[in-house]
Amino acid sequence: MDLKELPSNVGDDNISEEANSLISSLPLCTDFQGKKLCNYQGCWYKYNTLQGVLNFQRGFEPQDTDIILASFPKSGTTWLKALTSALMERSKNHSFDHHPLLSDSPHGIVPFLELSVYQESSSPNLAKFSSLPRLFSTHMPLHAMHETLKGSPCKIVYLCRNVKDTLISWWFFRSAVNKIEPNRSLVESTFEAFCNGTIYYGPIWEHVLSYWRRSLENPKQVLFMRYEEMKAEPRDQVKRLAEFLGCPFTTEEEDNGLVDEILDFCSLRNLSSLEVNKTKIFNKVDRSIFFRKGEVGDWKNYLTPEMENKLDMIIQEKLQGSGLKF
Ligand code: PAP
Repeated sequence: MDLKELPSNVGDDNISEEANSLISSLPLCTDFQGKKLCNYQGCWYKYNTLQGVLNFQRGFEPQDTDIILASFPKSGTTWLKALTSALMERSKNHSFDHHPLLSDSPHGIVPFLELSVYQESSSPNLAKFSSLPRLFSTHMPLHAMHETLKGSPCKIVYLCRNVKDTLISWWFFRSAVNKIEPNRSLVESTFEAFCNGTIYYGPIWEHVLSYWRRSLENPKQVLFMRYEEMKAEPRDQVKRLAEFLGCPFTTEEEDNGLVDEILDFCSLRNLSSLEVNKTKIFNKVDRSIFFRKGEVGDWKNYLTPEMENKLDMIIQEKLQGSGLKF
């Protein structure tokens, strides 16, 4: 489990002959850190992630009540998982003294479909998700799930974050995983990879747009949330999330301050202070790498005006006509 918590898929590739043969027919590239990526259905995956995607596409049987939390890496996934878990659990756990988030990390509670559940096995035993609804997460773009979820009314929550902050968060995360200083050379190569799309799960625009478009077509199925809005108006956003999930706050809960309690419990400050989120994971890296600053606009400390302009121009071009703005 520990290894699979890292969306970086560190570790030996363990892929089938069938996947190997598929990979040999796909566009390939080497990312900015020398990791091999392949482009499958328009998205760049590490090879063992592709195996998880294929297993998911072939084997996952959605249930009508399933909830899938989706995001591009480093967009606030951990926060969304904690909030969703706290919202769903509150009917069972009236206090936070014995909350599951005290004994397992948000990534353990809401596992990634392609990075955990379907990477560990092509036919995983989902019996442990006995209580409904089942909560899963993914970094796959929506088009990768299209066929598998076809006709299913399961709900998807997508968390989107400013591309520049995502890039900076990714740079710090990769440095921490590899135990190297987050140096200028790495931020420049991360920037280039974001710009030309050859980044794990990229291009980021295709990723965001896949969910954005569906959220417009079918807002009852896809809730499109923004990290920046969650930071700016957390109460409104968590209530919006609860409503979408089918567990709106009652007046009594609101009067009793439960909205603030949940926000506080799921705050970066609180989650990062929990023992369960301090343990070691793969490569003796501390789980605390999932909790850094959690700020909006941190990119301003690291990207040059030239980098900012170039990204702005690309973002404008890629999102043109979509109605989505950053
Ligand atoms: P993942 O894709 O590897 O799961 P993810 O959780 O999406 O990572 O992103 C981590 C970012 O969310 C970090 O942002 P930063 O590098 O800009 O600081 C992390 O600090 C932030 N984050 C984690 N938990 C919270 C939280 N409870 N509230 C706000 N931001 C959070």
